[in-house]
Amino acid sequence: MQVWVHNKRLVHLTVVGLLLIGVVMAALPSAPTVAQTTNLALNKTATASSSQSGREPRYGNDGNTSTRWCAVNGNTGQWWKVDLGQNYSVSGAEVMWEFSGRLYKYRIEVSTDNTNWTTVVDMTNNTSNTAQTQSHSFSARTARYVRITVTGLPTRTWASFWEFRVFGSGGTSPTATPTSPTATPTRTPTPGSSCTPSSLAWRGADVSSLQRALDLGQKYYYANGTEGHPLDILKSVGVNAIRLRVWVNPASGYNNKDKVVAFAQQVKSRGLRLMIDFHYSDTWADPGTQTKPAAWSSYNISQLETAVYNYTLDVCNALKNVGATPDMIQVGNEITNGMLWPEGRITNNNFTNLARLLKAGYNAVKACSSSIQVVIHIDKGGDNATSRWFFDGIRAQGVQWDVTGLSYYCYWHGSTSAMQSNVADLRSRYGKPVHIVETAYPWTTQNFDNCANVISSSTPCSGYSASLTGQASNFNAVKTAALNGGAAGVWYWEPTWVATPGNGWDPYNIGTSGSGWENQAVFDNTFKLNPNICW
Ligand SMILES: [Ca+2]
Repeated sequence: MQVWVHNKRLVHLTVVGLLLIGVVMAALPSAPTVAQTTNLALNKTATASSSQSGREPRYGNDGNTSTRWCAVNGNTGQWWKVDLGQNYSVSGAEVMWEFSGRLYKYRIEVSTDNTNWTTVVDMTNNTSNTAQTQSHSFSARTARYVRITVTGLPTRTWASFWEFRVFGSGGTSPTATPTSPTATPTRTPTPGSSCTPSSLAWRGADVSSLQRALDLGQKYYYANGTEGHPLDILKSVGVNAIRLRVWVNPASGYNNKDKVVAFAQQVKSRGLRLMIDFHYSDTWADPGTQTKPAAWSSYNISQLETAVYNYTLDVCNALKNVGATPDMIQVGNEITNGMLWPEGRITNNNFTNLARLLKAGYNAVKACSSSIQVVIHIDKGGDNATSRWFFDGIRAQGVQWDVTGLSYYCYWHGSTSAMQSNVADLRSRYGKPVHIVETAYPWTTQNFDNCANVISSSTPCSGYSASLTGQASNFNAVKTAALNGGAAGVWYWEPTWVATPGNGWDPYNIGTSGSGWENQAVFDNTFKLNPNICW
């Protein structure tokens, strides 16, 4: 046994890069076992010169050969680009075009800074290769960004592929690193947990309170007790997207622009997608409260319109400038009754002022980056009549949006079957992807700090006890109903918000207000992951 361990150590020292890749691959349920076939592009952040609805850039590297990226027209010069999240030694690329038997002409380039590009594959004079899948090897290049530009297309064929893959080695493991010198490639990266993630394209987690927890020294553990970074632990059970709320000037000094920009970089460096949730307040905004930021308190509707535009653009640009451009932005949080009250409140079915604010937010997001999807979010996950009333109301005012977002907590918003039919109806009615952008369920009735928990019943929803298995079962039921309704994503709200002293819910008293949510985190009171939870 000692010899075996010793040999493993030698292997580790001599091919450390391959070992790291092995660990990364072991983190993926269906990952290949040969290092050379590690697809570095898989599920990393992708952007493109243009894309059709439902054929967004992310579908070009989601590992699914039945979903594809497609440009909006047949023009040449369309490009698709992937950010690998960090530098790798890149030595190969492969594209699986939409069609076989057609002559695509293209160029593949790499870059370390997203500005200066080096051509590594030149097929711009292609006259013979009409294979559907075209693989290329080239001299290894250090690269973080890989871009393919389509320079020639057959008639009536648009730039479109099922999958783009990048091969290479090196980099720091974005998923898990060995925690001891004896760690081996066969170590399970999801200790104590077996999870095959759902087929949802967006498997999200809102971890807005996490940054302060980590600053306070909070530790998190895999289900078997191995310590890990909570983002890595969440990734190991299927999370591929992170949502962060932003407040304008919270007294706590957390969840503001600077803090969000800093944490967003950690998110992006792990290859996770990013959603920013604008509350347009200094504190919580929800259907019962939409308080203007103090700095905007005297503004009239025209001034608020300008403020929403400028503030949204400012935060978005700050993220873009550090390489953490969001994939999605929520303009307003649970705005079922409007936002920025009283000016932006919906009264007597009058959506006029709210529409002005939403259009300002939409325009700011698109001015920041046209590839960012704008989410409009209400609660009412299981209430189709109110959902229709709201989205019909803003649509009648000419408001544009890209993703319809709903909160769905079973103890507040009706049955999962009501949610499923609502998702299906909204999807077909407005022709846009639908996401459940918030859901959660308790794993215990216990309280671990001085703040009473928001939900304390032993059976908050019929059929699901407040237990580790009940939490996982309820989450599975929500995901299944959402999928059956045609949803593109489900996001768990605050799965890392354990009872860390000093990380309270109230931004005016973050030090001692406590958490009302620790029994709905997916980590228990010893900060171990629920072994049953899976995205
Ligand atoms: Ca509590």
